Amino acid sequence: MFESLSGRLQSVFRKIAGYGRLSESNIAEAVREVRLALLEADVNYKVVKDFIEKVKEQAIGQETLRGVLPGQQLIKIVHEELVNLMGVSARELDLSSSPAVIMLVGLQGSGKTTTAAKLARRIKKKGRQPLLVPCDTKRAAALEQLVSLGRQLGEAVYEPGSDRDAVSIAARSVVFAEDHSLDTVILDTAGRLHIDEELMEELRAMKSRLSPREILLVADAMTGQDAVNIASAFDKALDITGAILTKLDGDTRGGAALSIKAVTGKPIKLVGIGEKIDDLELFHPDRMASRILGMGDVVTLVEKAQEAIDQEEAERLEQKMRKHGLDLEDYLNQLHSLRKMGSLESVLNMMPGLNQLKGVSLGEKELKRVEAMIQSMTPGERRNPHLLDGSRRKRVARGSGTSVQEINRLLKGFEQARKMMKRMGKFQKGMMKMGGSAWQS
Ligand SMILES: Nc1nc2c(ncn2[C@@H]2O[C@H](COP(=O)(O)OP(=O)(O)OP(=O)(O)O)[C@@H](O)[C@H]2O)c(=O)[nH]1
Ligand SMILES: [Mg+2]
Repeated sequence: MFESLSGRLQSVFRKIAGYGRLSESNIAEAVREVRLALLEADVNYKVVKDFIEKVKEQAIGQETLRGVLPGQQLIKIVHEELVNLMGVSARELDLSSSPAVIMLVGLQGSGKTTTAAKLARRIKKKGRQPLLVPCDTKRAAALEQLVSLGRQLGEAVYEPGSDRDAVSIAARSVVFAEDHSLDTVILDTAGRLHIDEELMEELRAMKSRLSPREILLVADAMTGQDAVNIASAFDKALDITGAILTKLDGDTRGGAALSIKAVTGKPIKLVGIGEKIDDLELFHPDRMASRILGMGDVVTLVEKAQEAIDQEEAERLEQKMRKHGLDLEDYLNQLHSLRKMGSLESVLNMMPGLNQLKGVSLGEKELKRVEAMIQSMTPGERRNPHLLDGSRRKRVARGSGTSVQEINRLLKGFEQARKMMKRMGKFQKGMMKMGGSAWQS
């Protein structure tokens, strides 16, 4: 899997890892090599261009961490961007309705039927009851293939009888599933050699009739450059919810895996890694990036160094907060570094007070909103949130595309943290006066 890409990148980075200094010219050289390696792996050229831009931007702007060689830090940057490129974190299927309908779409031979069977098996293991539905009415063999796979597995397969209309087969299979207490309907649709308007029309009709929870593009990882066009065509027609990449066990150069998410914005959710029924796995962008890049130990090393710096920063901030009280400016700065680092929880845990901010839940989406709110305040308001009276709050809400209620919630949570910091400060002073040891957090 991805051997040649992996091999090339690793040889670039083995050289760089040892560099004690990175000059602009050797950054440029490394970046050029990475670019070539990606292009050779069939990664879409626009995706490569964006990727390289991001790496460069970070490599040039970043200060070197203590205990880490600059070359190692560059490797970490590339690793991080590879993870981002492929979608950050693993995504399970959404099966939150009953019956949950999963529609598998894709070109001929991409692996839909095989994947349908694998999926049934996987879902069964999670305690659900799948129904396999052959919606490929063009080829008689298609039905037989699914029936025989289903029989081998002991999974239920819907028998369409003489019905030749894919949409009506799909619709009737859902009724069948309801009647037989089957909670997951897996639609195996017909494939074509090329993107075909007639097929798309059929799939669109199926979508609007059944409102599937998941519309998954089954894409052959060996397709190379073309995978991107296929994925965007299916996405435009059907607004897919994700992709399943098959044949990753083969001699794929990796381009599809690295481009689909970037081009469609839709995650790769599962990967097929063999012809056997259990060869279907959740796709983990971080593990995949590590596999491609190797260098696992370097990445860990840099992460550790980063954590140490963050700890120092957290302690410095804590000092400041105790002395002057918390201000929104600090909060915003902290948010920025959180966003850069990706990992919220570890830092929140290190920040006294912040982990207890009630009413401010800090998912990625909320974080963006909080950031927007604080950015819409004037510097004076950030330093002194008391200035924010009703009309100012309205202005901030308008400016940040949020509501006054949300601003209120942010400020309330904030006030709590501030009070807590003050109490901690007093407590500490009291202890010192009494000759006790300094308060330990
Ligand atoms: N090595 C490998 N082979 C796979 C994988 N997934 C599917 N295949 C093989 O790919 C071939 C085509 O698979 P099908 O499931 O029939 O593909 P399809 O998309 O249903 O094809 P049509 O119905 O003709 O459109 C079969 O020989 C499968 O065994 C995989 O993850 N790894
Ligand atoms: Mg098929």
